[in-house]
Amino acid sequence: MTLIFYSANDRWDDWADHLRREVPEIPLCHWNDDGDDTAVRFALVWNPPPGELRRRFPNLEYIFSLGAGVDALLDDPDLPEGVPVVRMVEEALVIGMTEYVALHVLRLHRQQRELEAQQRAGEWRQIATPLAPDRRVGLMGLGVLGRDAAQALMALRFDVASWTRTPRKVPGVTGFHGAEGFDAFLARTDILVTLLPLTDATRGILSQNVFARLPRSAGLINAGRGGLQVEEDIIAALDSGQLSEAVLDVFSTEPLPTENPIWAHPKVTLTPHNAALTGSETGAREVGANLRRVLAGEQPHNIVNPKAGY
Ligand code: NDP
Ligand code: OXD
Repeated sequence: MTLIFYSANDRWDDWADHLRREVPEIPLCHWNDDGDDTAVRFALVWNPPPGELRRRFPNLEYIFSLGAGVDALLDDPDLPEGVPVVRMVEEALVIGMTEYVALHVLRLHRQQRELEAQQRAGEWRQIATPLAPDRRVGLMGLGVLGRDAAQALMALRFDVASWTRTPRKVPGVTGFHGAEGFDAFLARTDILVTLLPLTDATRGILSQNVFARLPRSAGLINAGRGGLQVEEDIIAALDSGQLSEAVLDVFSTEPLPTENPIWAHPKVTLTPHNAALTGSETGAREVGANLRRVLAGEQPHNIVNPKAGY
């Protein structure tokens, strides 16, 4: 009964230390170590080489994702059939994402980019911005991350709405859902924050068609996935003034190629997919709790619904 670990981003030694503390009874192995692949029952991975989980580990029981988003895993046509995928839900991701959303909503709200340009130009000019209760923030996605971000935005007194796949009720948040709620949600959104998973239903959703339904000069923050956005449409909407600014943490191709015009666009704030990073200690705590559930004959929490894709 072994757990195998694979990630090009996360530190194996950190994870191994924390996991050993959490589940000393489960032997750990790095993907590149020599070992008995037939003993592997659990995989803890981020972007493993496609096809390899199925090819190497015939007795795999659960695939634990090191990230909250599982689109890359589910995109693997050779993912082992019938092996449940468990997504990452843990405190560091939640806290990090809420910090990111609050930071950038406030920057857009207070027109900080313009003030910084004025500083560079040596220009002293007050910009009067509305107060938070008069700024309508729309969250696409009100899941684990969206709900926490919504609480922080409400504490700052923003007027917060959400758009989800199924009806969701969070006190203080005006909820919209599905195709029938989309127009009304967009029409009342000054700052659009995307915390959606990438699925067949959400791919390319941040397009001209959506930007045109936002109030003119709306701001956009996408910390969900790059595949949600049509980059040419974002550039066109920024250039036409339909969008005032875009804050983009995620891209279809990562790292974003140096020749991509988004790098140098004057109305774009670009961050390198670091809105929220899984913590090894907090993450291992959650994975450990899930592994203990499995060892006790229970189901782990946060199993992905393969039909919905998240
Ligand atoms: P959850 O699964 O908890 O929440 C997903 C939310 O999206 C739910 O509210 C869900 O609706 C909604 N949703 C899904 N599909 C649709 C659809 N077709 N139409 C409308 N709403 C939809 O995910 P998390 O909050 O944990 O994470 C969200 C995403 O954030 C991840 O999938 C990942 O891509 C991204 N992420 C990015 C990071 C970064 O650093 N940039 C870090 C971590 C995550 P419903 O409530 O009805 O189910
Ligand atoms: C995640 C991510 O999904 O890092 O956790 O994007």
